[in-house]
Amino acid sequence: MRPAIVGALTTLALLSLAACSGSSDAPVQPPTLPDPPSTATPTLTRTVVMSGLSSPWDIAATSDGTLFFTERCRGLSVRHTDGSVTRLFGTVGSSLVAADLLCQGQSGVHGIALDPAFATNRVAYVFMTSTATTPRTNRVVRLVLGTDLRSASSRTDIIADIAFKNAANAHGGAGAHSGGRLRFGPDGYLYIATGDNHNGTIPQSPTVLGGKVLRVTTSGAAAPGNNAPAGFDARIYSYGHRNVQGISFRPGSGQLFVADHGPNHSDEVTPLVAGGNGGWDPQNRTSLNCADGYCGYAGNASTMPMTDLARFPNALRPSWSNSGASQGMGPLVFLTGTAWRGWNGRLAVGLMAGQRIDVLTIDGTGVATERVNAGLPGTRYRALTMGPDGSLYVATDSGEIWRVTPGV
Ligand SMILES: [Ca+2]
Repeated sequence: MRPAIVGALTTLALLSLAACSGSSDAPVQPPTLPDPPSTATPTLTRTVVMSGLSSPWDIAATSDGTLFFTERCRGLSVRHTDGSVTRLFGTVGSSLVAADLLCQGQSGVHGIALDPAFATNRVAYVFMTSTATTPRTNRVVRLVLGTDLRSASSRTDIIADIAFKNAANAHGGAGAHSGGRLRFGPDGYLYIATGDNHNGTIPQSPTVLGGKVLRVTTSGAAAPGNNAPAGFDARIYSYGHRNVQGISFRPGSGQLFVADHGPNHSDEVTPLVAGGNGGWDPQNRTSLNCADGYCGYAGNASTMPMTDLARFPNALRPSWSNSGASQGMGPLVFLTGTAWRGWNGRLAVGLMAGQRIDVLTIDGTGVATERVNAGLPGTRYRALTMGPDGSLYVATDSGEIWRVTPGV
């Protein structure tokens, strides 16, 4: 604030001087203006916080440096500030065992989100695959943690009917394309990413909770304002997605941007609006001769597009289509804080097969205008989240969690 105030006062003083001096020929110095926003690239310091983890999938950090993390086939754990680790929820050995937890194919324990009032209520939410029903489903589970964060209890399954791929088909084994990222929005509602299960009809289905982004209360009820079309499940915020892996809210506008993991020709980053259709519809394309009714790996970007504007002229337009290659788009997060210098407000996108983090500049209309490689080591990037300390936390498929801190 200080430079801006000084600049404003200087400007006022010069205007006053000019007014008093009338037609004087005395040169007037240009006003001192505040420094423009930094365009410099930050210098990144990378610290390996944890290693040897089993398929870490998501991370949540609190202001004192406590780190919550999920491992796909184990459950939810916490790394305390003293470096010790407690297994909170999941397989045997956890404080609270989930006997119904299923780890199969790509699925298992995925996203973690902390309640907006976590500092006082210690409530956490986890996305997991469950055998509790037939057919099996993906669920969002609410947990209450002990005051010392060394126990979990009071499990409540706030959503129990997210679609799960129960059997193998021509496109791969059970458990594929479950989505699974969880994040609270600035509106206080919980957003849940789901996937298409290698099923042709699910993404455009008005009732099946797959290939969707859901928006719900902390009890799992439909949030007001979802604007789902008539006949749709009221928990649906957007539909027509393939396998949403990343969720982040743009600073300022609060608009939700998602990363949708594509087939062999493209991935997409897309800004969403309530009731929007992402335009993914892998069904009924007879010319492609789709096995098991799923065209999601058939054709190309023209015949089986990630956003089909021929079928859905009003579909949500992507910010960026990573066209021409299958690079396994996963997590994304907006970088926030002045320490990020010229990257403050830009969108970091993790690629798994691509083994990099790209940093996108997004213009006022939501379109990506520049993409640069963040310059971090090549690895499969599974989770990205901003910590309250302004650092970026990263989980990799190689079993590590990093803290990436920006500086000059
Ligand atoms: Ca799309």
